[in-house]
Amino acid sequence: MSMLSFERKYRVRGGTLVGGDLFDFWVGPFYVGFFGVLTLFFSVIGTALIVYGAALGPTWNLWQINIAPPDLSYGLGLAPLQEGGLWQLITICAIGAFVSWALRQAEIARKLGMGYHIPFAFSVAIFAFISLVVIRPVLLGAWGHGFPYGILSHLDWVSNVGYQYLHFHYNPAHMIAVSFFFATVFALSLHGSLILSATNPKKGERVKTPEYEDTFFRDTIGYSIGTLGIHRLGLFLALNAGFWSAVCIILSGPFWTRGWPEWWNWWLDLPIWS
Ligand code: UQ2
Repeated sequence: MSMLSFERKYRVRGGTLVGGDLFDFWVGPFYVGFFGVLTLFFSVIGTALIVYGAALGPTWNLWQINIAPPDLSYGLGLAPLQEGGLWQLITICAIGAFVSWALRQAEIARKLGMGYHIPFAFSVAIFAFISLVVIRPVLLGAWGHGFPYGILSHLDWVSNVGYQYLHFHYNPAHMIAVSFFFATVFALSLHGSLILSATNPKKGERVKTPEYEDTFFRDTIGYSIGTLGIHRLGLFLALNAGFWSAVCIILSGPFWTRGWPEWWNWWLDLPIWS
């Protein structure tokens, strides 16, 4: 089933940001739009370049395939295809596809008269990616500071960059980001389990209303954030997790070059100890 009967009612004209009516149509269940075409364009080219890079060798082992950024000596210039140029083109395609996808979300939100919360949230994830492959490399003066595209190779990169700052867990922005990730998981586990428990009553009993959900948490901890509130909280926690991740890696190098444990010397250096 590609379209539920009531969906036709929501397939409204307009709301496009670019191109007017030109791409304002659906293919099966999917809205196309100018940015749908752009997303498809960048995705196909980017994927083809990744496969081409893999075909250049030395391995087809899915875990070991690696498309590396240019050597640091290329600075912020273009590199030959096999020397990191592929990585540069793939990065352009990735960002092109991600941004087009966000703008397609915005067009669909406009059609439906909704807020821009979804494209905004996705933009925070895009920002985290762009911090790693554009903002930090540009601030450090070389595309070679971007991370390599490969399953094991990107893990190696994270480990190496972490050790370059001795102990990355002492990075205060990293601490904040990790805390937000944990809080996001905690909030979603509370919410998911609450919804499933309320909607799966004993045989013969009715599905429980939100008042029961409020009462469960009031009886447990004396507070309920509410059915709209939990989603606002979840969005807040998740966006902050992505945002502080971006901050913690941009700080590392452009704004702090020593080990992160040393950053905490400001505490030992407070005049109150003398
Ligand atoms: C809640 C509520 C929901 C929920 C959840 C809560 C009826 C369906 C999970 C409880 C959440 C609280 C108390 C906030 C916890 C705070 C953090 C930082 C994790 O009250 O309203 O709606 O799903």
